[in-house]
Amino acid sequence: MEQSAYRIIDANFNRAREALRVIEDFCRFSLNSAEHSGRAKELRHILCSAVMKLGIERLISSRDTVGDVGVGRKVAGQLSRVDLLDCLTAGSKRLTEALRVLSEVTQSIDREVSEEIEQLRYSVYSFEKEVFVLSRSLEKFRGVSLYVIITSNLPGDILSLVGKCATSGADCIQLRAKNIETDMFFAVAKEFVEICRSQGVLSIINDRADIAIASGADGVHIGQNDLPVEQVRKLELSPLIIGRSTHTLEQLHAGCVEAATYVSLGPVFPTGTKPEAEPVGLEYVRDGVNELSDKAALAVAIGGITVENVEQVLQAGAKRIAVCSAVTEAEDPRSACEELKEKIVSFVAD
Ligand code: TZP
Ligand code: MG
Repeated sequence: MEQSAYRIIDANFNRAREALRVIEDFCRFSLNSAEHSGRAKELRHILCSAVMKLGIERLISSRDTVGDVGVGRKVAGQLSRVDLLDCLTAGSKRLTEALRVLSEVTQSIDREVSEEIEQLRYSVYSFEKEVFVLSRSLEKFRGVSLYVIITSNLPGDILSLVGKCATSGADCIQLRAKNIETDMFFAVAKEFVEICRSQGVLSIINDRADIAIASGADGVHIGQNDLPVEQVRKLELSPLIIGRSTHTLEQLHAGCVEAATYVSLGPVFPTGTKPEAEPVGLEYVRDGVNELSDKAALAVAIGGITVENVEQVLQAGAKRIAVCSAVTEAEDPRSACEELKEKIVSFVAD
């Protein structure tokens, strides 16, 4: 009987450890996050040190792969992986299943080990959620190169501009309405989301997570004085793109720890759209992009960017450019979008 218990423990320890490797490699090579791959590694160490307390020699001696009646057995219609995120989900499920078996079977052998494994199982549930939600939001945002912000409180102007930008190269549009009643903001947001969706363009609401969620937008952009990312993540109904404004490396680090999808770096140049904000210059774009090289969050350069100076910003390392007045105050917003998009795409392709 005890030999069978050790056999089950050995098999599930291997299963759990292998699943943790899949998760760790996902965090390392797909999420590109040193922090998350470090945490997956830590989980693997917790698992190993708990199981090792049972004695590695005892465990390995119980193994009998040749005599295992389950080897190579497949179920009809067995699910196969369609992408990397699917591998992460399958790995996480396999891991929690294996941990559940380990915690139950070790109960009669070593209660302390069983409890450590049970704790680990709950840590994995939270970790899986964090990595999944962040990855989904990154997956949507990764392809963005031109991000247009529409700052207006006039519904007619907003919706006409959204239509023009959505069909002229904007990959993502933000609705930024600062002096508008909530009911009106919500009504415009619903139409805004509809237009964006019909054109395959991402929709982001500025400041208001409640309106973003209620209108079904793809995301929300929050400033330093808005709700923390962590709180917005508690409200979301499906993985939201969450952007955070940053003006310093300290704020950028905080945004990454909070699991923002992207951080904006700016204002790069002085801008009439936000006259009170001190420009951070191209140096912050360079430093910010560099800091993000081992982090999941993506960078968006913002502030005073125009068709004339966009190449300097791209040269500083930005791959995603946010503009407001360069498009919304242009005589022809459509051609402003097209020109900006063309410059970004041809720079990135070089
Ligand atoms: N955040 C930092 S700069 C800025 C915001 C919202 C304004 C961007 O507008 P513009 O007109 O492209 O400079
Ligand atoms: Mg704000």
